[in-house]
Amino acid sequence: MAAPTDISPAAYIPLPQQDEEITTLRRALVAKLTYAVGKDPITASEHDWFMATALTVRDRIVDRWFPSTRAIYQEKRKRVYYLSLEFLIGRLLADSLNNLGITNQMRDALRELGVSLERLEAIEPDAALGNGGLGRLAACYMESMASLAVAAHGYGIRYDHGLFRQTINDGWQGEVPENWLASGNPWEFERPEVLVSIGFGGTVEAVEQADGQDTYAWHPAETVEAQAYDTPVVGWRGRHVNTLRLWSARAPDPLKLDAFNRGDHVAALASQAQAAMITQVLYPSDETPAGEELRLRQEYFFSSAALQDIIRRHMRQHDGEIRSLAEHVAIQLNDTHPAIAIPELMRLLVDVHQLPWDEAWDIAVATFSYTNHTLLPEALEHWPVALMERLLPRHMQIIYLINAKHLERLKASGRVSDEQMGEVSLIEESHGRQVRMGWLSFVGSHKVNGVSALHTDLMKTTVFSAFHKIYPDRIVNKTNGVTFRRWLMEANPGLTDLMVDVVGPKILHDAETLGEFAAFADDAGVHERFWAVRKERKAALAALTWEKLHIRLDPEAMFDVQIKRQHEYKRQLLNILQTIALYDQMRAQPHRNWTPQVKIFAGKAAASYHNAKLIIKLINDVARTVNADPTLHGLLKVVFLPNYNVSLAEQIIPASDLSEQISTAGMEASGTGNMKLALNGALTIGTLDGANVEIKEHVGDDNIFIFGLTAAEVQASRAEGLKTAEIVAGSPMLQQVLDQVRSGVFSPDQPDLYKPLVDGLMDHDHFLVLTDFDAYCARQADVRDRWRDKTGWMRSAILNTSHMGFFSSDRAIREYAEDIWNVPVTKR
Ligand code: 26V
Repeated sequence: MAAPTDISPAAYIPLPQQDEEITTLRRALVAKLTYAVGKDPITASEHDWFMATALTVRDRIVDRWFPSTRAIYQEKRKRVYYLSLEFLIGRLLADSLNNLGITNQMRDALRELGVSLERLEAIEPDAALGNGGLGRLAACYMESMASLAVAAHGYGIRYDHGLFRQTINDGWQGEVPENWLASGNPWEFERPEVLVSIGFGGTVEAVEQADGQDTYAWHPAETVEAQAYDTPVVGWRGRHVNTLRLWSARAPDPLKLDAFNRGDHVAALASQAQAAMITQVLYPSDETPAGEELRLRQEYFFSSAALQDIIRRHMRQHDGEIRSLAEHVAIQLNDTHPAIAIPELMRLLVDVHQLPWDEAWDIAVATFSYTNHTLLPEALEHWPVALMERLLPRHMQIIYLINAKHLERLKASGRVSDEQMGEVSLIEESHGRQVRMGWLSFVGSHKVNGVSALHTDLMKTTVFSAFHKIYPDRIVNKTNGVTFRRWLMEANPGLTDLMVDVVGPKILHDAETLGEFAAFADDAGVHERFWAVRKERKAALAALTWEKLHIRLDPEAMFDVQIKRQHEYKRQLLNILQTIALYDQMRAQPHRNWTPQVKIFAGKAAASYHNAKLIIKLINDVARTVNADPTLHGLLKVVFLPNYNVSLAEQIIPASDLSEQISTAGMEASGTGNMKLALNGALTIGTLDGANVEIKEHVGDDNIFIFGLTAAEVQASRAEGLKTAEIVAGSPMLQQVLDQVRSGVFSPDQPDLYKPLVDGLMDHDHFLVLTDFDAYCARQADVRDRWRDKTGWMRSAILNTSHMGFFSSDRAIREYAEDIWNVPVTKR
């Protein structure tokens, strides 16, 4: 094997003159610091340097932005619009430098100025405008669309406050507002001139036309202005730059001067406060069924702003011809959150542009497509008809009309019985009349997709089965993907360098070529370097754990990680119960040759999700007990790392040996953390759920640890009714663990604290924790045995990385482009 050379990704861009580039960058940095930040290098703080650096990088992105935009305009290319209430972007400095290919030059330029690039990267706030998987997927897709030169715009909300910061006090989660904009956002351009009016409430007027037909005019009672903020999204090697346009709410008339002059200062500013409320905070969407009016306002606010903007751009570019909209525009609805865009487009086409209804409907269906991200019934959006009538009266009328035509068509087809009509109606009549946003999204889209093969099958057979029968070609699968630029190259430069060394720089450009790394699965030299890279990342995570929690970790131990939102269906509880069982076994047989293991947890629970928060407390209580037990000699450690976010994920993932993907089968639509972990060489222990099924197919049965009931078995076992007492009686280990938790072994100050948790398991065990417990423990034992065979483990780890090419978001975006949007992408 060749000796390691200078192989960091940035070294592969043929830049004319490295020295010249460094000098140019250094001069640009000083100029930015001086004239844009207004600071003298002598007194500049680290944050000042961060701003100067980001602004310098942004200039380079802008240089490529305008040619990209001009080319799309001139070629009249079809555009993709990705509408999402969430974009979980994370930090952008390292990402932008990497994509531009100037990481090393920037590091050197800063060093010459006495500044550390790594420290600047670490102080960038993490833009958390999303909750979890759905929001992060939107961010990965924005990056891939830019890298593949798909002409795309993201549309969303510029929340003043993104997802809360999680604190852990005495094991309990606390929530603190996150103020990511407090010190300014260097990546965005404020567009005070891009304003769109958004109406709410009011009345609808029917106006009779000369031909006797009525047209409708909506007179909103209230208007709010949407102001645009644009963030350029740079693709790989800066070849293409797209725009993420986020909207912020303003009052059209922020200061009522007459009220102010009367001395009523509160009233004078009230309209601004009221309007601004709409974009103040991100809804923790997996908290409560989103029944709040403010959430509906957010959804309509950004959907309407996006559509008005899209139509304005289309009309300007295509000679004012609204009829050609679907030829030039594809709109992807990221879950049902922007589904109100469907009646909004109908309103704009019919009421404003005066198109006949049927023609408008054909345009709408040809324009929209919808991605479903969860089948959990409690997560499917419904809006009360009464609320819709009050807030969006014209849209409610349009929904009624869409529904009438939809039901009429079904009746005429003779394929749906009268009883079935109620099930497929867009209006749910039994729970106080609600609009079913999933059904609306389905009928208003030409394609509807699931996010893994299993999830798509379940869409067809469960939630959307009636619709699938009527429209058998509409549901398609688009298995999720993640951007390898962020999740491999930036998060794990050591592993990237190693693969570039042995396979060549092509792996940087084409994820599929990762497969060639498999040829080195038995290469002793590669093993040695692979292990060294992992060990270095694990030592870094151990240092972080020491710094944050004062817990010492041994980088030689197996790092077993479960990092994701805290939710009962994801079964962190199963993991911690198994941890207790292992703890018991270790204490019972202290002289056995145990595998040193670290259980790492991280993830936020929704603020009002009581059980999820109680499970976090249990994890922390078990951690305290286990970590303080001297009889274990440090063989088992448990840590809960607070405030999981994109940047923490980037630190944990390359240091992970074992990836926990243990959701109740059928409940995790796809998962994307599973992909990031396997890509970085972690082996998966998991159920046959979501994308785990496809990961298994790609990495091979020998390189993954599968256990537990399948989705079909889960359905059958639920139908049969669980016999929890029998299950527990059949497993002495489980019995012992439950007794310990129930009796307060881990919560001596509050012995009854976990009683409700155990009683809940015994009573219904909706997520089948008890059913899968023994199988999970057995698989964990297999994992420990496999870890002892270092060579075998490494072979499996290398094969995991090698076979993850399919899970690149570039592949996913190519599929969307071909099968759904009908737009060209750059060849590999
Ligand atoms: C929402 C809600 C709302 C009400 C209470 C329960 C509940 C539970 C889950 C959710 C999830 C909302 C959608 C979401 O984030 N889905 C995730 O999307 C990812 C990207 O497709 C996918 O990988 C995850 O499996 C899926 O959970």
